[in-house]
Amino acid sequence: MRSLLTLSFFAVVASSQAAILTQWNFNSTTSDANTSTGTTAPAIGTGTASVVGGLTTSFASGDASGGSTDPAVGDDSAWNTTTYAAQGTGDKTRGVQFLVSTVGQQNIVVSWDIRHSNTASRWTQFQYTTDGVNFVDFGAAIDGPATGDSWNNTRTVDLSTVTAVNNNANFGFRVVSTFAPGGSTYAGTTVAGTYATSGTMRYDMVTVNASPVPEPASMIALGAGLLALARRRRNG
Ligand SMILES: [Ca+2]
Ligand SMILES: [Ca+2]
Repeated sequence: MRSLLTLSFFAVVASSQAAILTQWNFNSTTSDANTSTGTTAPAIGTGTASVVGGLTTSFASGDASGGSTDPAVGDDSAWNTTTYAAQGTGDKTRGVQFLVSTVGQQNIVVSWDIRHSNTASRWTQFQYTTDGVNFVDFGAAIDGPATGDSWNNTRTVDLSTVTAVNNNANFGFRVVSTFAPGGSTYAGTTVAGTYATSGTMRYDMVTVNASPVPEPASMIALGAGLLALARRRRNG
């Protein structure tokens, strides 16, 4: 009886382990030793990556300037975005968007690596959607790096308290450029950097971590194990 209880207990624990649900590394599916070629298809899992607000994109090195967390060597691309809004306009209207179904999943945690150029917006805002259409802010505006053209790695947003994003086919998130807090203009990334629409934000290792919603079968097994233990104690 103890072994049954132990087994069923570990079945539940194992099913709650967080793992990568979807991840983009933007590297070519088949390495071609060229960082200016890559893909927006996920390297792990399924999902779609797109831009909002008419940004233009290209692939550029994920290794240069300190590098992202991507362990790839020789063909490490990142997703480069530019053509941001004119100064004083379009707050939170331009950025990157990722849609990932979380059906059967919970404890959603999103992370990404980002490299701002000197003239990119210093501030970004994380947003999520539960219907694939309407996005809402989550958390305060995120401050950019103190140094332009350097990687800020593993920025993390924990959505485990937002139950509406669990088990949801229409989950998605955006990172958009936003005005400096309390103001109506974009700040440049560095103190000396003057904001420009040609500033770039480069993304790598965009990752959605999640853990499976415990399956009823394992909960039933746990219940059976506990019942057996209770009987054993009562009989003992
Ligand atoms: Ca490539
Ligand atoms: Ca990469």
